[in-house]
Amino acid sequence: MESIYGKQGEALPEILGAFRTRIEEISARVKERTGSAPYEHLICRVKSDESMREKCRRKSLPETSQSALCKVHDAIGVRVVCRFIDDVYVVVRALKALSGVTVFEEKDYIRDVKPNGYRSYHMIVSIEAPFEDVEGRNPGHFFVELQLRTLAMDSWASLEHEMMYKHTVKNRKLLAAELKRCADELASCDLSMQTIRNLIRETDVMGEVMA
Ligand code: 0O2
Repeated sequence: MESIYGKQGEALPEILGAFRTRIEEISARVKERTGSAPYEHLICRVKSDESMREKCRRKSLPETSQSALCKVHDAIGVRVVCRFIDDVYVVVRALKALSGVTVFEEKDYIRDVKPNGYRSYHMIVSIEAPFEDVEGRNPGHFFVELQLRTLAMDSWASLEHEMMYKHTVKNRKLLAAELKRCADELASCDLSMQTIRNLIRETDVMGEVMA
């Protein structure tokens, strides 16, 4: 069976690789300025043909490259896992400032927490790349879904994804309440960790001033 991504299928990993490099450059610049990298790790993937076809069917879209690359926006996905909440926003600002990157959609589930406790900063961006896109433009425009979250948010989301997200479970109400409690406890730890780091940084600055 032909790839749902059609002619663009081969370009997607290259576009992702080049974008990853640009994110790594952001990290290097922030590290040079502040002494620490703004994220712990990156996860980058091109959605498999099978998952994209399943998503198109779920959204009642025809299984075409037009659907996969224009109507669905996560053919290319990047997850940025940060240590501290502030770092999520540092990376968001730096990503928005990149040339050839336009924000198409933005959802701050850290500020507007989902009712189940899910926290993450989501952005769909359109990036310009030296490949023909499905509309025939070259340089083309390709969507990338970005999810930015802390280590704590990420561990909760991956466990919740495995156990609950789009799954049928018994005692759903009770389990959902327990998971929500865990999410809120982890969010409280994130805030404490951020406060501790701010205190350490302030102490360091004071030390430099007094020295
Ligand atoms: P999967 O199986 O991870 O690929 P859409 O436009 O259909 O992508 P939506 O709901 O408008 O989806 O966008 P949103 O809310 O930005 O969610 C996009 C992705 O965020 C989801 O992809 C999940 O990976 C993740 N996500 C959103 N809500 C939750 C949640 O409550 N729990 C967990 N664990 N992850 C979540 P998909 O394609 O829906 O699913």
